[in-house]
Amino acid sequence: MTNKQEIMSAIENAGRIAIAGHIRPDGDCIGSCLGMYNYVHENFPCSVDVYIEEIPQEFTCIAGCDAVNSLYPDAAPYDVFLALDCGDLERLGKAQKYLKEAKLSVCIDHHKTNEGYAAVNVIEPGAAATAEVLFDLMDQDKISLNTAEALYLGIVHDTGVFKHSNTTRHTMETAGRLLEYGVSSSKIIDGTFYEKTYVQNQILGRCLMESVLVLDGKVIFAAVNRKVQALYGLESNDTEGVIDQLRVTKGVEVAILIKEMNPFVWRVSMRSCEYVDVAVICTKFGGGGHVRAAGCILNGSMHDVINALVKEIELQIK
Ligand SMILES: [Mn+2]
Repeated sequence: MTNKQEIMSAIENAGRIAIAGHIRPDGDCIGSCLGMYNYVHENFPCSVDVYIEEIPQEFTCIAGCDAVNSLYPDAAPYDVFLALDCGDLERLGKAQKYLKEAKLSVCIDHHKTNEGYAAVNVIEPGAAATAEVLFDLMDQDKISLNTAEALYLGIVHDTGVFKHSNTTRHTMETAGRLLEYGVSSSKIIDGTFYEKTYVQNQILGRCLMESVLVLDGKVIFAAVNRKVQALYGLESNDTEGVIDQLRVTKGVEVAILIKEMNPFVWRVSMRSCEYVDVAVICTKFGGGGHVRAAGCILNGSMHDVINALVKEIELQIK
């Protein structure tokens, strides 16, 4: 039996299932978890719990949101625990306990840095989104509009609306097949991706204005310190999209956005365009991700952090 067959038959035969994604959930994490939740809930007799940290407002149009538990209470061991779109155990956050106690733990993911921390792992680095992997696992006759919308959301977000280099023919074909279930692409794309709150637009404008070019214009960076976050009352996902706008600056190969979480502790996001492998850099600093999109956490002043990152980029550009 392949891993895929083993997973699907375990789900069909389980009494209790839990699903969880990574901390600070993004569109693919939420789309994958809710897509799987809807699929299991609608087709199989088992009970299914879904654990995700608080869902950002723009994603609450996706069916299954009401079932999400963000409190992570203690629970009896699950028959099957599914970790979706989560590249390493640490990023599972409070859901780690369910994985450790489950009779069968499963990881379905597409992060190339994923080393396979569950009992059964399906990791497809060639897939643009975990939602794309899930579509292939599912029996297509059992997919509802609710499930299709959630999976479509995942693909839309991890491909930056089908424009990142991770988008393949298979990605597009999967999205095309999801449309056949009745998914409204404008509802999902405008409603969850392009629509911004006033504050989100303000911080985008501010980051662009204050951005700095280094390495002959090949690298652009912006920093959001704690003072600025307080000034605008920023929530954790309010800077989403900023890095993508930085990246499309003409001549830029690498974009860096750093956000101060605590004094001298910065959350780093990196994107590259053509040839710099940002996953290598972020992994070196204890993070991870994809070739063109990765992240890590670094300590020091803003200048320390930028200098450390630029030094690594320089090694790859030479
Ligand atoms: Mn993903």
